[in-house]
Amino acid sequence: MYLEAVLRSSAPHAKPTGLILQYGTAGFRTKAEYLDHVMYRMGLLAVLRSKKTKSVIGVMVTASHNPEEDNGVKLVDPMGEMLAQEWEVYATNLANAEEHELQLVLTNIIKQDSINMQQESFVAIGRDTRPSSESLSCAVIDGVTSLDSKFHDYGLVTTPQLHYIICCRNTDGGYGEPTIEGYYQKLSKAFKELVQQAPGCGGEPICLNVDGANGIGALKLKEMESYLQSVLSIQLFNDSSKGKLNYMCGADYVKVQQKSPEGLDMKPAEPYCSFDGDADRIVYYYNDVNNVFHLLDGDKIATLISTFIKELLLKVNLNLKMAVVQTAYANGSSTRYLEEVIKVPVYCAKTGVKHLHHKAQEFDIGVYFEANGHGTVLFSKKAEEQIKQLTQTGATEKIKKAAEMLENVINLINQTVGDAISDMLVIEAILFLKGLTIQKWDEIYTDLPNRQLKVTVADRKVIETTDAERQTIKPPGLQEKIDELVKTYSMARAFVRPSGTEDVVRVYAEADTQENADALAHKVCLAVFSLAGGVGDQPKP
Ligand code: G16
Repeated sequence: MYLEAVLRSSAPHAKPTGLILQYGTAGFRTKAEYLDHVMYRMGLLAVLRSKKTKSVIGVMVTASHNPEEDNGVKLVDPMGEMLAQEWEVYATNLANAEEHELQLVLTNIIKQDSINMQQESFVAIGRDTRPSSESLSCAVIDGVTSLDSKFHDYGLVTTPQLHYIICCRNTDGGYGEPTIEGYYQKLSKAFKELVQQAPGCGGEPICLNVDGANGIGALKLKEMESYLQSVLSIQLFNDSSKGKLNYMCGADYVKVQQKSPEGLDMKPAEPYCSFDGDADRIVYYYNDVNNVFHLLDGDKIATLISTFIKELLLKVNLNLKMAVVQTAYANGSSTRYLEEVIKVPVYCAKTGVKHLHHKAQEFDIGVYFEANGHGTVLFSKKAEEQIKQLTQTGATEKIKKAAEMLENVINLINQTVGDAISDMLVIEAILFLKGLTIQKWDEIYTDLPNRQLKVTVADRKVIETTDAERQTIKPPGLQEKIDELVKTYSMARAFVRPSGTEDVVRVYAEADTQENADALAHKVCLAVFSLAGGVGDQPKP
């Protein structure tokens, strides 16, 4: 019965024959015009997932850091995590089924996962500010309603706000009030309480310049400003009133280009930060007095937060297992600093929040950040309970105060996923409490010069990697060539991997000087171009 309704309403969302898309690093992503059928079908899949888990499931329409013309979809699981990896194959099968195969593919998923179609379901939908997002989210809703499911359209929200709402709804409000208002209240309360513990609190507000990437993060930060008044004063640039989303601005642009975004006139020594297109990433930066640009990326953020938490853990004397999870992109200096100076174990996961998140869940406190600024901190139930107990019965005032700070961090950090707004507030609070300027934070360690480039190849799947993407196993000869090139530079490292969000191969290199990092990255690009089927012009230096 229900399958007939699905097929009927699928007709206006018909799949272009022969179009094949892969579920990538963060869901499906490509040019917006190819995505209508994918959205409809992800609406269907979200209903099945909701029935299976007996929970609210989220669907976020966004292509995050990609250009405005692209779009994409991220599915959110019950506790606010990314869709379980076992279901990614269902997503791919559904997205790629030709119209006449749709019924069979759906039936197979239902059978394979023993889904009870009588079970109630609920899907929460959100979208970013891309021009294509509204109609694509309508396609999601068509998919959801064709299976007769309940839903709520949250409209324009940041990706992490939708993750927060899903977690709140599925914990019956245990994680917070399941509204955007509830999100602002929870975060601003924790931020204010944390900042109030600083000796100098009560004076001038903390000042920060924010590049909103002309996206949803800018809109939501504006909404939140009134909750932070008198404590944090924000100067917002690229606020989406005129410029194009992510164009010459935003966290990805700043991180990859290693320069300031367009649209802001940087004053020496002042702190700046950039969000990405759906506000789940953040990077910081400043110009020194000689107008030299300095970037503080996800690695520096992980270091700042881990140091702060480790110091508090020592004060409260709790024996909790803490670790940091990074990816192959982590700057070698950051890993060394974390392991040798802060003495915290560091693990390397594959690119993609889903991989880092799962690894971080293995610890009492798991700090994870990708170098691109995507990350958060996870606290286990055990850690949260032990900290809470100390806030009530701390042996001394000092212990109680440190436990209260940890509790504020637990409430301030969005534990469901990396969140630019939440991370920004955590960072600002830590800098304020420690009396650190952005320059002092930057001086904690010196990044090894590095360069990230892209190569276009005919089929990026010809590249296969292993060892958390630090080595290639295919095509033959590529790893040997990279090893040979790396040996010719000092303190060098390089790797390549197919992107899961763009149709390119990513190349990363670091070395003792910027010239060497640039030269190595370029030579690795040439190797990829010749051994992995490069298309177009040869990469230029
Ligand atoms: C997404 C993922 C990130 C990943 C990034 C780049 O970010 O959520 O974990 O680092 O893509 O992935 P890739 O190198 O495979 O293209 P976002 O902010 O675009 O959703």
